[in-house]
Amino acid sequence: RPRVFSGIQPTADSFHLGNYLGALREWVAMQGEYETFYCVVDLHAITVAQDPELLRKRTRLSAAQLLALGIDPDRSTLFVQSHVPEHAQLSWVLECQTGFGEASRMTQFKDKAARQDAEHVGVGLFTYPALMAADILLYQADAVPVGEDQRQHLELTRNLAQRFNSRFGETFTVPAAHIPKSTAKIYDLQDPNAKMSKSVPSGVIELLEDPKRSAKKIRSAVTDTGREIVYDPENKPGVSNLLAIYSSLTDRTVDELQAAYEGKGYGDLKKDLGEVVVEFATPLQEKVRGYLDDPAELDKVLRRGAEHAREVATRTLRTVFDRVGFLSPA
Ligand code: AQP
Repeated sequence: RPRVFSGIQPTADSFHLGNYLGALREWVAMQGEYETFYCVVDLHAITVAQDPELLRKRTRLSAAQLLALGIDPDRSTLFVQSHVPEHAQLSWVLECQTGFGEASRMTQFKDKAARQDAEHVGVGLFTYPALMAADILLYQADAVPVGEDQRQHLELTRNLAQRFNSRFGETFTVPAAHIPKSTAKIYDLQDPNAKMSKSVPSGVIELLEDPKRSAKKIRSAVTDTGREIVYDPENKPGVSNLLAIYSSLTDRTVDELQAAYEGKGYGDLKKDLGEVVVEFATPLQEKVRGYLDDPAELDKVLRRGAEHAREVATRTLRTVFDRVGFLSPA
């Protein structure tokens, strides 16, 4: 079976609808057909300032949400990044293969760095993509399910794999980005030209917020001029975003939705989509609470995942250390 790796940061109390529709839904769907490795990437989470207690809480919250969304620990290897030290070790080797210029071109770094003054931008934020490459390459992943915002990092990962392979001999599988077509980028409800992101809290639907609040946010989403409900991302980004969300949460195609809403107004669409989101989030939150009620069991699942991940990761790292010329400690 082809391998899949992907990760998510425990940097908020709740995942948002962009995380779910852009990536996590694919994580769930790929189980079975692929050998799946899914990771809560806590090392990445400290590239911005963190509160230690909050990070611990959010790491468990992230794992609970993944389980509640349908990640099955019997079919997937679910683990926490810092439990597998090989991630940081391979990251160092890859950093030494990464050009300063190519790392400087990463738009996520530029965007996040621009939001802080230079003194507070850590070097870890700059080397973040090398750590992400290490995450993926350690598991020899064939495919990486991510949202559109991660495409550039994936391209760097592919370049690093190819560079290493040609300098030191075939070592890494060169992974492909697996980006869903219609939900590759979910947009902010208040600004449908910007991606939905936890850094901009107003137009974001959080999976664990009060579902009534989500419905209210959808009712007050910014829509476009005109009245027709048509999917036209170029000219009607607001309505198109709502249609994409609606379609993926219900498995009704955008065409079906357009036909169903012919002659109706934006208000009808928003009200109905609000109900769809409530129906999605309410049972999910119930399940999340169930997992959080038993933290010992949750930790056990994560420990088991880390043990399996480590078996694979140590094999790759051993080869890499040998290829670059490190003396074997044995
Ligand atoms: N708006 C989005 N549409 C589609 N996919 C998205 N992803 C994130 N936002 C969208 C995908 O979610 C996965 C997890 O990403 P992450 O751990 O990098 O999450 P994040 O960066 O913490 O989420 P944000 O909200 O995007 O954070 P900031 O505000 O820090 O930029 C990834 O596969 C990502 O593509």
